[in-house]
Amino acid sequence: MLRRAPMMTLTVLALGLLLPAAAPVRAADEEIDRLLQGPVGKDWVTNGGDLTNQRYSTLKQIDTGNVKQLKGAWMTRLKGSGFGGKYSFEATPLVKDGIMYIVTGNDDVFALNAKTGEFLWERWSGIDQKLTSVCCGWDNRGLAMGEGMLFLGQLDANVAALDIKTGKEVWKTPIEVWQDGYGITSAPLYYDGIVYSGITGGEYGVRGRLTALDAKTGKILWRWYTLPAPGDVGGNSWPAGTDHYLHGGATIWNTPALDPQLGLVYFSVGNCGPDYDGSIREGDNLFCASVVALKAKTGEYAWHFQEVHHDIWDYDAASPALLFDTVINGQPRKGIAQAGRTGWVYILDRTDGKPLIGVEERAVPQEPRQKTAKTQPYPIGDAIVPQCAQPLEGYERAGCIFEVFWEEPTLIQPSGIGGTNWSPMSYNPDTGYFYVPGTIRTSAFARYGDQYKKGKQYNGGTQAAPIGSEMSGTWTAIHGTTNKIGWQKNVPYRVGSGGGSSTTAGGLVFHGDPGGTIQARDAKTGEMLWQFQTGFGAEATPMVYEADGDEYVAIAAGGNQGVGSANGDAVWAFSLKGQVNPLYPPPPPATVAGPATGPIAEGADTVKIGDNNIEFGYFPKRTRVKAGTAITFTNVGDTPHTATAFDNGKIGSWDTGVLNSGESKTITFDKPGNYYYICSPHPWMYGQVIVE
Ligand SMILES: [Cu+2]
Repeated sequence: MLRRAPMMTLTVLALGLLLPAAAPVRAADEEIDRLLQGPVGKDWVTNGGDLTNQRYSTLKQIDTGNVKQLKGAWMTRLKGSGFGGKYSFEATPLVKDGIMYIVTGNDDVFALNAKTGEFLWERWSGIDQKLTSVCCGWDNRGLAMGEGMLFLGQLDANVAALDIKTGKEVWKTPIEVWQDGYGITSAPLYYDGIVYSGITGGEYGVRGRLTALDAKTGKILWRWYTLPAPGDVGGNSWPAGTDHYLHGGATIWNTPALDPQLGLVYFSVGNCGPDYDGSIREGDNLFCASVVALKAKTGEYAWHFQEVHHDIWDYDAASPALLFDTVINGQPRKGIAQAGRTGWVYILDRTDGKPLIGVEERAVPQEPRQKTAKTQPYPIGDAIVPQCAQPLEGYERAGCIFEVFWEEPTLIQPSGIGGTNWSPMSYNPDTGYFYVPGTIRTSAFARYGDQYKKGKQYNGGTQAAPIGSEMSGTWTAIHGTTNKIGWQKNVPYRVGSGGGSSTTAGGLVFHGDPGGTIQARDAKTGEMLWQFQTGFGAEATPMVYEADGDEYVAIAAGGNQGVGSANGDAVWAFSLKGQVNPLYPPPPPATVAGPATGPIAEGADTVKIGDNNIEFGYFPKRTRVKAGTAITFTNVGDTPHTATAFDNGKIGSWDTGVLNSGESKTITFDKPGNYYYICSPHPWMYGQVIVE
């Protein structure tokens, strides 16, 4: 025994000498890597502020005492880029050394002087305007930077690198082709020579993945599929002998977070496909609706936590995962949190994915035809929105979260778009709160089954808010050590879909509003201290930066498709020295579902879909005709749409089926009555035919 010890030491030493690769390698961009490790100060160099996605700025020139004096420092219109009915504008600007970089819903990138808003350069994407693989509005959530380049994902499923000084393209790498249903809406993450990108297409039967690219060349280093093949980790959570792993969705909507000490990259994963039909995919269906950690260099699986087993409600994990450090029961802990569409914040240990505060597996309602999971995870703590639907006339069935449904429409709350959908939450280490945007909305869910067809919608059912049902939102402070509500404010519009929050050492929370204002709240109490009308739907996440010693708050204002807030192409920056006054309020988004407001076209027997540069709308929205009239529905937009019967309690009793751009279908209305309809893949589009 005693003799062996020196031998082992010698062996270890010898091995050490044989491994020169263990010597530290110089980072490709030391300055950006240092800024990415936070905390955020003068510059904001990645979508989530730094690698944690906390969206917390240490700047405190603007504070709870003087925030009322904030006015516009400048406002710049981005030359009509992304301004139109098919777009959302959700991007967070980046700022470095007094220059702001912003991307619009058309994937066009602009560099602006961060002090004045003047244009420095612009790069128009030239992407195909006839893309049919965009489920939910043309959108780009932001940029990443490093090694003298800006990085962006495009709706046509390419990742591109631009020269940060000129906007000229350095490289472009196709991750997939959009014709197969793929796209990219998330902001990439850059760190230590690698660009990480998610992919969308969860509504088109794609295979989700995280892709790592070499920042210098654009070469794909590795891919990690969110749908495991048979034999892979999680592969047995799908029915044996099937090919769901090739088109079961599980896409990535938002920017990953990264812990350099643990060497792990973290991201949230969206819904399974087909969304509402669980009958053909028995099992838990990993890694749908999960938070996943991989080794950041190699893409090797580290751990996962599934928020919803065998999801049939479109309960994606869509909001970005957020890293934070805390103390629980006297122990310092490394946390990760994600705000789900379920209305809960999931708080986990980021070293192993185990719950930090507690999550209970509880028995839930069963529907054997849907192959529902026996139990679902219930986090200990408070939900940020109500989790039960109110009964409504015309509906026999209404229930709480995880209620089951088959072909008869069933009211369930939260709807599949939240809770918290894409909007990022923020975390303030001074208060210990997450600031979580929430959507209050009920959906009528129904399953109708679907066959997979390459590049086509693959939903297996639908969900739409019942005509006349109320929709609103919440802003909630959730405490990171208890998962309990610190404060909560009800707001008139749904805020979980587009804009999120940012927070500062000045004791403030900044967020936009679909009604057009940017608002500042007291981080401790939630009291609204300031608001300013931007003139457009303010549904992007604000950010904070410093230029020439002055602190600025900036937000993109251009509306959101899912909520119906006013389109635009504006970027605003605010400072204490600002002189620019607010604009007039834009038309407010709906707070009641349905086509109930607006004029009725008398005798109109043609309905155009996607006309007047409003991609997600019917024209006229309401028509009154005599019994026996044949009405022709024509898709004049870019995206495939339907007109599908949505009489409360019934879905699909008549249906145009999918109409591609330019296609028509005529439906004859014989019997007097009131015929509501929706677009099945875009169930926030409503129309009405009144037959006399
Ligand atoms: Cu549609």
